[in-house]
Formats: sequence, C-alpha cells, structure tokens
Amino acid sequence: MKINKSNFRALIVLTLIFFVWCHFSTTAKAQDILPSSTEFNISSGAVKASMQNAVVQTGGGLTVEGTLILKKNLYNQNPTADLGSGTIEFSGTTAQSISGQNTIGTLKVNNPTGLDLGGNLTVNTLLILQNGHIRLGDNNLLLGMSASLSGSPSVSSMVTSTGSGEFRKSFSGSGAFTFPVGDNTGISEFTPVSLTFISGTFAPENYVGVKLSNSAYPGSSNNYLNRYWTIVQSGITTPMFDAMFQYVTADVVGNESEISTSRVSPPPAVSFNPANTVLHQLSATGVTEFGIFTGIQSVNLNKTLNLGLFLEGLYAGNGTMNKAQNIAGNQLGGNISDILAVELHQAANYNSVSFSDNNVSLLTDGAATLSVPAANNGLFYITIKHRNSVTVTSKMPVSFSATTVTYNFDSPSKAYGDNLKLTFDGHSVFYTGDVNQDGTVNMQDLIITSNKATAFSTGYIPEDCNGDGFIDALDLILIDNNASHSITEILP
Ligand SMILES: [Ca+2]
Ligand SMILES: [Ca+2]
Ligand SMILES: [Ca+2]
Repeated sequence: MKINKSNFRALIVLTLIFFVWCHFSTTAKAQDILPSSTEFNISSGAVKASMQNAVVQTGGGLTVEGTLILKKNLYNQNPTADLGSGTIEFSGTTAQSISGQNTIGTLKVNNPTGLDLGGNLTVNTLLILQNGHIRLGDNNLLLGMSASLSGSPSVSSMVTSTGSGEFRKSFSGSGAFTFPVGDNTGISEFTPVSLTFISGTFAPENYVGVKLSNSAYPGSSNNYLNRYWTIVQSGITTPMFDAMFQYVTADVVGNESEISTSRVSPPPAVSFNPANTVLHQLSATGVTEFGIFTGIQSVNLNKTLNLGLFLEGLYAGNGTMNKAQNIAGNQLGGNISDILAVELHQAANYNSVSFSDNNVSLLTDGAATLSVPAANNGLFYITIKHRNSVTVTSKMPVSFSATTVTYNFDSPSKAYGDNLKLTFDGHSVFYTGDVNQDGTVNMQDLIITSNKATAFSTGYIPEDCNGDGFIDALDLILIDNNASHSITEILP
C-alpha cells in the first residue's frame, strides 16, 4: 500500500489504538476509546482484554474474529454493528453492560453480577451461560438459526426476561430448543421453556420470542401459578409444537394437583395437560398457536372439531352430495345432507370411547362441525359412522390439545386401512351398503334391501343407500358392487 498523508495518519491512530487495546491492564485511562474512522480487528485465534469501559464511537469499527475479554462495559455508539464472528466475553466482577444494536458470533457471560443489555443483541454461533444473569430489560436477545446454547443454565446462570424484551430463537426447521429464562424479582427463579417443533414452515427471518412474569395471570383464582410465560413468533406458518414450562414450588397458589397447563391468551382460554406435581412442570402437546401460557384450574371450554368427508351413496360429483330424501322431500333442513355419528377412541386402546355425538350434521359440501368437551385433550382416533356406510376411522390418532381440530378424509391414505373409495372424479368417499351396520357389505345387506324393494318401501330408512327416498334396484346395485369386492370396515 502506498502511504500518503491521510492513511499514514490512520495508520498512526490504528497503532495507537492497538497499543491501547492491547495494554488495558497497564493503562490508567478510564476508557478504551475506538474513535471514528478507525478499525480495530482481533484476528482469529488472538485474545485481547479490556479492563476499562470500551467505547466504539460512531464511525469506529470493532471486528472480533478471535476473543475479546471485557471486564467493564461495552458502549457501541454506532446505530448497528456487526462485531464479527468471534467471541466477546463479559467476565468482570461488577455488573456489566453492552449498548448499541450489536451482532456477534459468540457471547460468553461469566460474571456473577451479570450483564445488562442496553440494546438488541444478536448471537449467531453460541451463547455461553457460564455464570451470572443476562438482564434483557426492554431489549431482545436473538439466537440465530444456527446458534446454540452452552454453559450451565441454572438459577445463577440464565436470562431474566421480565421486561418487554424477549429471548428470541430462530429455527431452521422442526427441532427443539430450551429458552433458559427466569426472573430476579424477589428471589431469582429459573423457569425455562422448552419447545419442540413437530412441523411448520419457517421463513428465513423467523423467531420465537419468550418473556415471563413472576405474577399471576390476571383473573386467576383458587388454584394457579404466580407465573406466566408470553410466547410470540414471527415468520412461522402452521406451527405444531410440544411445550414444557418449568416452574418452582414458590409459584404455586392453592392445590398444585388442581392446576393445568393453559393458554390464557388469545381467548378463548384452552387447557392442556395437568401440572406434573413431582417435577413442577406444565406441558402441552400438539399445540398450534402461541400466546400466554400459565397454570390455572382446567378451563371447561369446548373444542371445535371440523371434519370433511363424502358418502358414496349420496355423492353427486364435483365435491357435493345430495340431500337425503324421504317420501315428501328433504329429510333434513338447510344444506344438511345426512346425519353422522362421530366417536373419539383412545389412541392406546381403540375399544375405549372417550366421547361420541350421534347427531352430527353432514353438509352437502362434505363439511361437518361439532363440539368436543375440553377434557378430551389427548390423542384420539376419529371414527365416523353413518346409517348405511362402512364405518371409517382416522389413519392415525389425532391430537386434541388445541382449541380447534380439523380432519379431512380427503384421500384413502387419511383412513385407517386406506378404507375409502375413489370416485370417478377423484374424490374419496365412504363405501355405502352396510345397511345392517354389522361392519361388512355382503349378502345379508342385499337380502334386507331386496325385501324392502320387493315391498316397494319408501322413506328415510337405511336400505335407501342412494338417499332418494325409494328402495329399488339403484340401491341394490350399489350394495352388490361393494359386496362383490368384500368391502368391510377396517379398524385398529
Ligand atoms: Ca422471583
Ligand atoms: Ca352389513
Ligand atoms: Ca334409493
């Protein structure tokens, strides 16, 4: 490089700064200042230490590829700053702070009196919680997509997030992360949140943010926790996750065994698993919405189950069904096609039915909606019965932990045993013809229906497979077709 007057001056400044930053321990200066228009680099493998407040003035550049050990505060006066991919360690013996909007590779905190954030901080590689608290205040600490956590998170080494600031983590896809959060109000309490994503779509700039309050969620009564966690997300669509919340016995008001994991906001509140009174943990599985979680008495609210399915006998093509008829016309009002029975069978024991509703309206577009009591919040097979169709249950047990559960029998693969019929126009339908509802379509169904046909029977009766109000050859053809293929129900 050719040296002219201008960059010669810069070189002198750089040399001076290097001298200063390298000799903090011997200098009497109160501050280590990195002035405007200067760059200070700590190369990979190199270790520098500062015993003073370190100030990066506006226009000054600090790049840490090696390690910078700070014993006092770091004041970054730039609006935003990438401080490199190396390590900045805060290991003083009095409370330290970092100001400015900074991005660094690794942040290590080893100071029993802790570190205060004076601006938002992004950590891209590693957060080492060796000792002491990181106090977020109203600032956000973001761990990037590939950043991880190490050290020894505990009540003496955690992130306190009781202000408006959030501990944020970006996710690259499904996976787990434990947010090492707690509070230092009254006494310090370590109450981390673990999230395990089962599925979801994660945009590049996504994050989940966690903060908490060491107090009861407003309106809690009788049995509850003096603690609630607020979890928000950005850039994650259709998430499904399991969550675990650690609390401490001092948080419990009333009878711990009466407390359930609950999402109290956004309304309506919904309850998940009962509190684990041994480990003092709340948990929820198959959750699809974030919000405010706490422990309160189980919320007695119904869930909504949305179903989608078509029946072969009533199928009219183009994703619509006819309305079942009696001799006078429509048997049912509105756009109701026919009536279903819906049952929830326990995942671990199919023969155990936890809930049933025998009067569920199936609309002509294939939609059916019903309420399920909140107590049914585990995994269930959804079984559908219809007066002359072959009974079908869901391919797998379905999680009922959320407020709204949706299940569509829209392909054979959605039914246990793939037991759906594909129509001429590519829709999936429940096989018709099990007139006597004994689980199989066979000669008996044909005989029963044939007798009614011979008698010219009419009306809303099970033998009317095509739902036109008459019992005749059209019904017999439908039954015979499925009987000849030995169609039978397939259940767990
Ligand atoms: Ca506390
Ligand atoms: Ca039968
Ligand atoms: Ca008929």
